Amino acid sequence: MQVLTGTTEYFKGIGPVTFEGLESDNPLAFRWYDATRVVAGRPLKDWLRFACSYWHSFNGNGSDPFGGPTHFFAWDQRSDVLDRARDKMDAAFEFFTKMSLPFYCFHDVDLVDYENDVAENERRLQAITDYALEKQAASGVQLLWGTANLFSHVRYMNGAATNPDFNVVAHAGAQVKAALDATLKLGGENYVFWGGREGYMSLLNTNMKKEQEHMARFLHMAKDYARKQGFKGTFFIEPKPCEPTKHQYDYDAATVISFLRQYDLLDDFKLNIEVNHATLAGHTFQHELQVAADAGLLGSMDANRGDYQNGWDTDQFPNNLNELTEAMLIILEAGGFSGGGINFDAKIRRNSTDAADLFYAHIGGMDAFARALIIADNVLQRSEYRQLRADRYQSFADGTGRDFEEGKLSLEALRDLAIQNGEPQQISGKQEYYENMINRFI
Ligand code: XLS
Ligand code: NI
Ligand code: NI
Repeated sequence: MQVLTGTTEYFKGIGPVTFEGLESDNPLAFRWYDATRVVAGRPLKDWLRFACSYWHSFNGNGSDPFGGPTHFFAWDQRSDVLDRARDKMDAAFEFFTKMSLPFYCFHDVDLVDYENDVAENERRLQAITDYALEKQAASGVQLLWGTANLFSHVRYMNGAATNPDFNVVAHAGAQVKAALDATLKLGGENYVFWGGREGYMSLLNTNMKKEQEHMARFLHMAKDYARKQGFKGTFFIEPKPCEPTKHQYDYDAATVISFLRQYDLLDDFKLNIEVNHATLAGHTFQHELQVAADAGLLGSMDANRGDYQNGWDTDQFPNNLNELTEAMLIILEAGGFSGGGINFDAKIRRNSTDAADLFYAHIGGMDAFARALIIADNVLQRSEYRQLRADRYQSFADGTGRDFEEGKLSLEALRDLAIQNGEPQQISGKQEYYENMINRFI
């Protein structure tokens, strides 16, 4: 990929990052991510479809509830709002191209600052997306998905589409319309809804049924508008159980799937599964992926990791090979994502303040996923994993087990078969054996 710099080079002395293989000890090179290497019939770049999150990498300034910014950006200096936005976009595309990242993702307000004026915000978004169109054309970098930030502005403190005040719902609509227009204009493959404040802080003041009906109505309106404008991509809902609200309506994959079914949205919406959201919901990442895949709704993923000691969304860069291998087993068996990819919804730490840290973070994440995919493919091709799992259900392959699956048996028949067959033999679940198979290929 051709490195694209603007008038200023922001990451001087770094990149382009290339694949150097296992012999390399260059910390600014890939050791596993060889984009063209074919695994399970497809090049790694087609399985993985990596994307950079604009918000964490170019807006997140390291501040936390106990202290202000620690990341000071050379692209965030000029006083004119669009000059500043274009500088930031120059830095972003320099980074994407130095890293060979094929995709990016954004919220409307990541690209350009908004103020309290709907028409002015639309004008700003149009101007900065004109610039993004040029940058995309010059680099070949594509938009994986766009979204609207419906959680930061003060007006959304009681929710956006689920706000009890209709006037706030209207503002959310205005913002989503503009973000959909921007996504469409940039050829975005998908559009994401993460319901950051679509939930409640207390049930005492909340009409949950009404709020959820409003959310469904809003999603239908957004979908109808985008389709009318010619959007062919997929809408993703990103489940998360809490934070910032105490309870979010898009709690986990199973909850979202039943919501989509109840409100007749299954034809247009799929799921964007985030690692740290899965663990906040008390699930493993793998569980959430499997629930989505089993429903045919595995759209995309937000890659990061939490911290076992912390109960919030720490959004660290992924590095856990065992966890990622289990995830890639599910993705390989599902045949890949439907339209989505792997978006690094992850941020470098508050005290990671070297320009190179952003590179190390993404290199580590990309290498970890590439390696996990290769390991998972080895497990599937070279171990007894598939066979063992199939054998475990052998009793349903023919005879009365098969009759059961096909609905040919009654409850009375089960009783008679229980007597006829006698007490079942113990059959081991072999959990440790399965766990060792993964480690065997790491
Ligand atoms: C926050 C979410 C957010 C979405 C996009 O926890 O992960 O970053 O991915 O709005
Ligand atoms: Ni996310
Ligand atoms: Ni998150």
